[in-house]
Amino acid sequence: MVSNLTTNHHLATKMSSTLTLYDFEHGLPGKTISPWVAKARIVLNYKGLKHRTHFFRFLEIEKGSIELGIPANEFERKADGSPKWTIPSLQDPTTKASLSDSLRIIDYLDRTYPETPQMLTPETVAAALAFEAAIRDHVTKHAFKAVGVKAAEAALGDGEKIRFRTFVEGFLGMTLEQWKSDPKNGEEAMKALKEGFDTFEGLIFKKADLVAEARGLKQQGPFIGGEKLTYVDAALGAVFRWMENLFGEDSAEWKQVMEWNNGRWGRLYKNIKPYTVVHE
Ligand SMILES: N[C@@H](CCC(=O)N[C@@H](CS)C(=O)NCC(=O)O)C(=O)O
Repeated sequence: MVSNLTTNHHLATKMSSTLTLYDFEHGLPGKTISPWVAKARIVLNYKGLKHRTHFFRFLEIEKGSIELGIPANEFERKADGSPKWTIPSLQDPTTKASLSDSLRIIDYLDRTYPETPQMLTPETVAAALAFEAAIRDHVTKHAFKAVGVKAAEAALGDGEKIRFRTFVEGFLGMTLEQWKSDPKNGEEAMKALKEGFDTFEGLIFKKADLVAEARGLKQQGPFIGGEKLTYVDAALGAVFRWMENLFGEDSAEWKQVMEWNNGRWGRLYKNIKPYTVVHE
């Protein structure tokens, strides 16, 4: 909770040298929309590692990264098979490390700063990635449709607007104008998102509740795995942050999401949200 921020030792600044987290700038208020960057940022904040965010323009991620000596993402390729530069990336002046990919970054922070709260272990990484895949299949996939038009329209600059439009129209299966002309499209996207959340809750959270109850634990929180925030909280919290930004904090859609599944997402996100703060 926000009121705990000042007393939460995880937020105390532990390191003297400032890490740089690379993001890209979007036209929505708050500038940042990438859930991948948000995941790394939640982890940096929870670990209490001093950092600042540097924003590239979307179309300059590759150029800017190469200039700074940041390597391509080893897990990603462009459609033609050539190397791809992505955000988030990170530079650490203490170790001189430059790296990209949110999983790599989080693993690097765990290993390099072992005195900070640990997000992953070799034993938990496979389960964490399976959880992340479930978010994508049951939540993000549907949310993309519900927020796509806004993401495309709020992109910065003409070149970026074209790039986002092409991407969004690809998964909407129609032009932005066609999508907007029929309110049923938005309504159906919200219905699919709600059903996706129901499936996601049934597959994972309801079963986790049963295990907790069998051990006499009524409440697992404040985080998914209990007292400590781990990779899964950062992954899901980042997707919530992304949706909140795109729907709009005060929108009816976002308020609905926070109330779905008996307020489960609202309660969880309230505990993760303080760690989404952007340090520029
Ligand atoms: N697997 C990567 C995914 C990161 C990613 O897809 N980033 C996007 C922005 S949200 C990107 O940098 N795209 C650059 C491009 O498409 O040229 C991670 O976890 O960091």
